Amino acid sequence: MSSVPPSEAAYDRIRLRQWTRGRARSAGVGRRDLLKLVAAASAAGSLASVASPAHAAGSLPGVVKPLPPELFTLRGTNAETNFAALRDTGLLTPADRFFVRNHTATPRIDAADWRLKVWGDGLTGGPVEFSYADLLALPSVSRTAFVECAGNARSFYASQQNQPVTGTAWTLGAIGTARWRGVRLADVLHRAGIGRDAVDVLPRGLDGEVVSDGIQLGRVRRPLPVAKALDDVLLAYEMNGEPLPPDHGFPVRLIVPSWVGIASIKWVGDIEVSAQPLLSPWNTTLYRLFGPAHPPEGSAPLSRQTLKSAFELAQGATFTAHRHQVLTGRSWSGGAPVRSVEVSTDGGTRWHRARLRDEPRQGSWVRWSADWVPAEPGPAVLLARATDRSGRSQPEVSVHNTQGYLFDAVVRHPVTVV
Ligand SMILES: Nc1nc2c(c(=O)[nH]1)N[C@H]1C(S)=C(S)[C@@H](COP(=O)(O)O)O[C@H]1N2
Ligand SMILES: [Mo]
Repeated sequence: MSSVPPSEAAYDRIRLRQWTRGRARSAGVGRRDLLKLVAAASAAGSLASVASPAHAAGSLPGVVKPLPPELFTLRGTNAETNFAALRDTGLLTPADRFFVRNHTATPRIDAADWRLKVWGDGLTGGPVEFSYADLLALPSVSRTAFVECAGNARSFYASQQNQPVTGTAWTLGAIGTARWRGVRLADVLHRAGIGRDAVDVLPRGLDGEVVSDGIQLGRVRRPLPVAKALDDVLLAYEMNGEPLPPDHGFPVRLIVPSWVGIASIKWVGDIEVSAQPLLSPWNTTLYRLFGPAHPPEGSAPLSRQTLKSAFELAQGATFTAHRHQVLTGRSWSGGAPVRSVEVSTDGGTRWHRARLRDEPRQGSWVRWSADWVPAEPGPAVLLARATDRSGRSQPEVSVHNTQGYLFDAVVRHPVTVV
C-alpha cells in the first residue's frame, strides 16, 4: 500500500483537529500554558508588542550589522527595510539592507564547533550529527526566494482599516529576496534515516529562549510537515554568494520557499523528526488567524504567504508637478508567480498596467515601473495592485485577524506634488 503525503491544506486541517482534541504532542510547552496563550491570542491587545527601549540610532543591541536610518526603521528587536532603499538594488536584496526579525538576539556561533543534530522517533536509527564541513561536502543547490514575515504590512490593519492588532507594527519592508545556496533538507533527512512513519520535523534555533507574557516558550521552533520538508526546503549556508551573515542565520538556516518567514528557522542547531504530530507555540497560538472571521480555536497554522505590492518610495515623498516620473516598485505572492500589476496615481479611480521588469517566478518578487506626470501641486495617493497566476488580486480590504497576519489589501501610499 502506498501512502500519499497529505496536501498542505489537508495537513493543516488534520493538525488542527488533533490539536483541539488534545491529541498532538506539545514539544516543550505544557498544554495549560498553550491554552493560556491561545486565549491571549484570540483577544487583541493581550499579546502586547514589546515596548521599544531607547537605543542609539543606527544599531540595535541584538543585531550585529549596522542599521543606518536611510536603510532601516527599527522596531523593537527588529529592523524593517525602507522600501525606498531598494530602488537602486537589483532583484536580490543585498545583505546590508535585508530586514532582520529576531525574537531575541543574534547569537555568535563558531562554525567549527557547530553541529546539526537530527534526532527523534521518526528516524529508523539513533541521532545523527552533521558538521558544517559535512554539509558543505554534500551536493548543493541554489535558489532565489523571498523571506517575508507573516506580519509584514500589519500596521495597515490599524491605519487603513481602523482595526486593532498586536505585534510589530511593520509597514511593507519585512521582506527581502536573496539567492540562497545550501543542501536540500530532504538529502539530510534521508541521510539521517527518516522513516516512513515520520509526519513532522521540528527545526530549532540556537538563539535564546523566548518569554511572552511571563510564559517561557523555549527556543524558536516550528513544526514543518514532512511533505513540505521533503519538497523544496533548503538548509542554506550562503546568501547572495557569501556565507550567511550572523543576523540571517550563520552558519545554517532553513529556507522554506513561499511560506511565512517563521518557517525559515535561523541558526538551526537540531531537527527533531517525529512519528507523532508536533506542536509548538509557533504553530498553535502564534502564526494562526484568530478573530470574529475565524473559527474560535483559530485557523489552521499559516503556511503560504499572501500577495502584496510596494512602491520603492518613502512615505510622503515629494514630486515636481508637470515633470515626467518613473515610479518603481515590487510585487510578490506566496501562492503563484505574479501575473500583472496595475498602478493608480489618483487614489484608485483610474488604473494603468505597470511594466514588469523581471520574469515572474514562484517564491520570488517582480520589479515593475510605471510612468507618471503629476498634474497640480497638492497631496496625492499612489496605489499598486498585483494579480498572480492563480487569478488572485489584492483586495481593497484585508480580512482582519487579531495578530495582524497576512495583510493583502492594496496599500495607499501618500505623496506630495509640489
Ligand atoms: N532561530 C530563529 N529563527 C527565526 C527567527 C528567530 O527569531 N529565531 N525569526 C523568524 C521570523 S519571524 C522571520 S520573519 C524570519 C526573518 O528572517 P531574517 O531575519 O533573516 O530576515 O526568520 C525566522 N527565523
Ligand atoms: Mo516573522
